[in-house]
Amino acid sequence: VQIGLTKWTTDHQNLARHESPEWFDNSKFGIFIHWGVYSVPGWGNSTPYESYAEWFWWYTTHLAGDRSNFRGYREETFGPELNYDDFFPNFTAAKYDPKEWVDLIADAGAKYFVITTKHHDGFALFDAGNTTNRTSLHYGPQRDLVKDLFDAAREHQPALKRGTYFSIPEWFNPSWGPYGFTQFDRPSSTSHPGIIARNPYTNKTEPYTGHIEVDDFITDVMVPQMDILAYEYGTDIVWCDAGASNGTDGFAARWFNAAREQGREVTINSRCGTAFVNDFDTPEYATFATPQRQKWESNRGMDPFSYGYNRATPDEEYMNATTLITTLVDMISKNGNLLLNIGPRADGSIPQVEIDNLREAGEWIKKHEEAIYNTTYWFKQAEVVDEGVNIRFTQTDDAFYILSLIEPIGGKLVVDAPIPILKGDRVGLVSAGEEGQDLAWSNDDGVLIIEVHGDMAAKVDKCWVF
Ligand code: FUL
Repeated sequence: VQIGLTKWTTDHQNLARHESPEWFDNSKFGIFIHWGVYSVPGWGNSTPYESYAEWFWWYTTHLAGDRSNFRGYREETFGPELNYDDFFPNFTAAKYDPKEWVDLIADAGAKYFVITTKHHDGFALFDAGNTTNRTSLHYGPQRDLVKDLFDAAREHQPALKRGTYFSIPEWFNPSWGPYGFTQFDRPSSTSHPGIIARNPYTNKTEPYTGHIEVDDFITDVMVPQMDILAYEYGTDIVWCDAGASNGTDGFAARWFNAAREQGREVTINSRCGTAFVNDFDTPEYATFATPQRQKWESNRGMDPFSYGYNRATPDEEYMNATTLITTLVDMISKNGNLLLNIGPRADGSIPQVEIDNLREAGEWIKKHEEAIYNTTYWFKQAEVVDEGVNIRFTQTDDAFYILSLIEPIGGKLVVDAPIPILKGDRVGLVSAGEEGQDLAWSNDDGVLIIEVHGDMAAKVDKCWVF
């Protein structure tokens, strides 16, 4: 895709030319997985205001006050003595079946996944070599969780693309201190000398189990770990988080060159802390209202307010199949992908409500896949919304898709937009079988009217695709 370049370098103009590959755009839908030691407490007091369950320990050690009762819950449930690292043995992965995970991801209609290889708590789910012993190979399950998932994904037919979420900071790593807190240095946080977690009840410093002393966090821990994920695990997507200025431009240039030599196309997100390393933007629990020229990927949980497993959320509050489809369709009509998160429990089981809703959505996606994958957005218009009308568009080289997010009523679908359809073109309802394939239509004065009788429309659900 990047024509004329001989080599990727850290020159910013050079790096800025890297783009997300076609397979990434064509995939549209990925599954995000937040899994780690934080899945043991697995609790966020489902409120829209700062309740990510994977931040549990941060909330209890670094926020003034007791926002959303995180501290209260910690003391009540675990008592005052317990430190975060005491959870390690309970992160068992006893029911972890990577093949089941991969089957679920594929059944959901997702083409790739991104797993938390290391979150802000610094606990790695992969073999981090001699950079740290704070990993799932040394503690908890004593297993390489990332490798097992990657292997299962490669074996799956067709293979799924594999991505690695990687937190640039380790909040409580004593060696991270000199780099400061960057965006996490919030006005609401108490002081953070050396950024060490302090048990709020005993006022004792919490241990940082598995820590190996290093001279420099970036050159001795961060970059080597990114290299491991890139070259030993062969990740397709480096999904950085919370980066501040650091060595990621050097990493990216080397990785792009190596991948090109292997004939692979890889991609990196916008959160690595170097402005020119940015293949795609990553709005969080958010979206773009209009099509963007640069590819983007929105991420959010099926849980309304959390990525990590959250036992406080009732089943009915999880994103259901219809909302999932509506969200996905809306995003792809604007050049976005959806990276939708699931939060497995500490034993590796996935909440049934997530499984059920994903599989139900996947059935719909498979029936309508021609309008989803390998499509592009319509540059002229993303949506038409009016009373009783809620429409999005996608297109391929030989078809144009109208996706109605509500059931067309009154026997017709009315689209007030300059749809590129000409005399002789065929109009059909994608999933309606024979009778839905040649519908009567007119397209006069920029208004397209498609005849679709009620019985036919009633057989479809979630989204009506023409
Ligand atoms: C944020 C993190 O702080 C959240 O915990 C989550 O991982 C989200 C995807 O990115 O920056």
